[in-house]
Amino acid sequence: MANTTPQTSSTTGTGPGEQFDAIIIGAGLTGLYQLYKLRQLGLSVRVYEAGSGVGGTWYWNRYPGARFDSESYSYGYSFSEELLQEWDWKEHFSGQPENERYLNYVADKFDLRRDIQFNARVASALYDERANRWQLQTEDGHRAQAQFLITAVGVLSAPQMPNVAGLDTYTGEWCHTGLWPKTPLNLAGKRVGVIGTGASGVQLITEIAKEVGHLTVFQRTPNYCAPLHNKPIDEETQKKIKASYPEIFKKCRETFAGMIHHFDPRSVFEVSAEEREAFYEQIWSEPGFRKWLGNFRDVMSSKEANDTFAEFVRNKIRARVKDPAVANKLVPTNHPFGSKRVPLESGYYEVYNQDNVVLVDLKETPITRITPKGLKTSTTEYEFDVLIFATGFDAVTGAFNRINIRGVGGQGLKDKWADGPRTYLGIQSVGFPNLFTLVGPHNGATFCNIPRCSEQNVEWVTDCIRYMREHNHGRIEAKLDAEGAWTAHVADTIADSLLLQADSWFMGANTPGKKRTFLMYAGGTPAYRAKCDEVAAKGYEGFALQ
Ligand code: N01
Repeated sequence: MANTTPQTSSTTGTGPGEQFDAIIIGAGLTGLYQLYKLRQLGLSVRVYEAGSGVGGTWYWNRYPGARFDSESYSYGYSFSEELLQEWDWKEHFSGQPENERYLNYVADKFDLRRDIQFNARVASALYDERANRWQLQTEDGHRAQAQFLITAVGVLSAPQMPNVAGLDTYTGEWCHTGLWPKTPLNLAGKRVGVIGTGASGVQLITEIAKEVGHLTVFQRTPNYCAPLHNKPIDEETQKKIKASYPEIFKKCRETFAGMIHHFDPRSVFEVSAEEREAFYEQIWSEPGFRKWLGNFRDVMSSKEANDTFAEFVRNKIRARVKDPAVANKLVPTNHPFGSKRVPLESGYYEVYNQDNVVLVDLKETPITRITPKGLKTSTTEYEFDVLIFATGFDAVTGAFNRINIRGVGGQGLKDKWADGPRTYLGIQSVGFPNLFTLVGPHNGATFCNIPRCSEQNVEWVTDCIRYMREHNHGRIEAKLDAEGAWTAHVADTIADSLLLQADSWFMGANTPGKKRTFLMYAGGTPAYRAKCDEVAAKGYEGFALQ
């Protein structure tokens, strides 16, 4: 087994720095588990984490209202029975503070912190061909080397600001939902503007509308928001949950998106109009993503089928908003239901019935600039004490692009992926040996209840490294034909899907200048898992091992 003690030379300046078997970028949910597993394998490991604490998404997105939209008990790690039994989720859809506490609890329980370097944002990762090692440098000049580089950088971790002039002139407070300060902003009684009405904006707006003095919401595209139906977990339910973890995780392994929800095998048109309406009412009244991932099987593939549910949701929105003109602005019409991520809400539409809330439709009156006191649209000037950007992320590839990753021959990963990612299993890309991209582009874990699928990713990579060590292989790299076939297969998984019809982050379409291409994997969790298992069983078919 490997020497688990890192060898140290100069860690800054021009020397190679500390030596490890593996370096992991990111101490979120995925990176923590990868550290745990590689330690078990006897590897020396260092995690570099840009934040000052563990948690990734649940560290950075601490905006008011942030919470799971997966059932809490389907979200936690499944690898430790002891952890499962000793952790009590307090709510069916747990909020950010508890989620961050959970990940800290895990880090402490498994003594993970001693191998994590915090406040260390990786600036570059360069592959040294002769030595077959990755050379890392953090933004503050710290250097280290490892045989394996494993990215656990998250799907939604590169926050994106709108390209509007004048932010540097704004004198009030401002922040992005994905970079929310640890010391909470005091919004009580203040004039607040929020730009963006995706899942983050919807959660935030609902929460802060309870305390701000005046709220102006700038909406570009209305969404199909659906009720979350969150509630506390009582003692009896807690016991039931703890007794049924094996079934819960088994179910998650069998469903399309790693959640507890299965699509209904029927077509929208196999049932009568009355039955359909009753079914829609039923799923609408149930918690979580049932309305999306437990809907009729053709709701996500047939526009005609989708229209029936889209109209049902539109009517629900109209019924909740008192002013018909405002309701009209909130009703989505330019994309099918579920073709963008469905925001789950708890009183969102009622916010627009408050006297102190105004909705501005940016399609009618676009923002022209940020001003010292607020912002200007084509018709009106607004003044704010606080301006909040809920404008989303350069998704999936954004966090990779922000690191200078260079493989064989100095090729940049960003350059290679400029016309869209090319990967094998979403876990490797040709020209970047020994680099594993957990929950990366084209990976089954991206379009999934992430912990369920990131556990699969981590276990697969761990098994692969174990295999390499057992067979005396020092280098693994995807083969070109395997990469081509996988990349084509990823496109096939979405060929019949309505996901193609929206300008979403799934398609990279929310980032100006980014190639419009599907960034995830829509073949479903079971198919992805089966393919990964098959590749491993065939001695890592499609990879060149040396
Ligand atoms: O980001 P988004 P998000 N001018 O990209 C608008 C996950 N998540 O942070 O739709 C004006 O969805 C943009 O408008 P448009 C979840 O997977 C999970 O809200 O592009 N507006 C949109 O309204 C989610 O999908 C949870 O026309 C601009 C908004 O900003 C993902 O994170 C909670 C603009 C961005 O919406 C991202 O959600 C929250 C501009 N220049 C999030 N640029 C959970 O519950 C963008 N917008 C676990």
